[in-house]
Amino acid sequence: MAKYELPKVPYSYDSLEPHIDARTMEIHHTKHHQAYTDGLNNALANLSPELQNMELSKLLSDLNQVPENVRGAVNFHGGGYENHALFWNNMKPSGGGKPGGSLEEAINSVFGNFDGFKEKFVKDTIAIQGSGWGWLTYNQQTKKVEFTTMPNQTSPRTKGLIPLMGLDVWEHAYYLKYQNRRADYVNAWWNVINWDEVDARLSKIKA
Ligand code: MN3
Repeated sequence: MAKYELPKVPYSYDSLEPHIDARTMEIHHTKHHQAYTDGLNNALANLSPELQNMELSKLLSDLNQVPENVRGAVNFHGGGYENHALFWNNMKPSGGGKPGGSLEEAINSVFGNFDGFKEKFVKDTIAIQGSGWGWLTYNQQTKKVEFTTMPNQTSPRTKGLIPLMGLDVWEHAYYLKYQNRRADYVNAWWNVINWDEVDARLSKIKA
């Protein structure tokens, strides 16, 4: 029996227009995210019951516990499964603006101010070579938020970082509307960020 099912997108596919188009959302969710979901279930079928029953976040945090012949598949499909579930919830119709509360303080303490954070995030995410994600994460060692980029679907958890907010810059995330113009997509995305959700994730970790 398949353990994981395709998570729902909590708004309609057309409701992030014009920043992200409905067709891209539909294909991204029903085809790409579905493929990671199926791939994760297939990979889990090769694992021991103990690993099958482990929370995905724990599995991704220590991939050395996964047998070598399945590790790559768990990294790719498990990461893809969780990254996209986060991604849909990191966005909302009529989002954008700036974060408030403890998230704003956490960002300011590391990046100086919101504009400094945004500049770093935008520049380094645009510059990712090939497919990958830009991430705002939380580092439990330093107790600070951290920006990082990750290749392909590899989770920030593999580096000991807890994902708070991610931006998918695989071409499948933007090519229908933006073609080669990744920078336009990355800049437009700030209009649909769900800061309340990101703030809630940080609060939950710190609690
Ligand atoms: Mn994607």
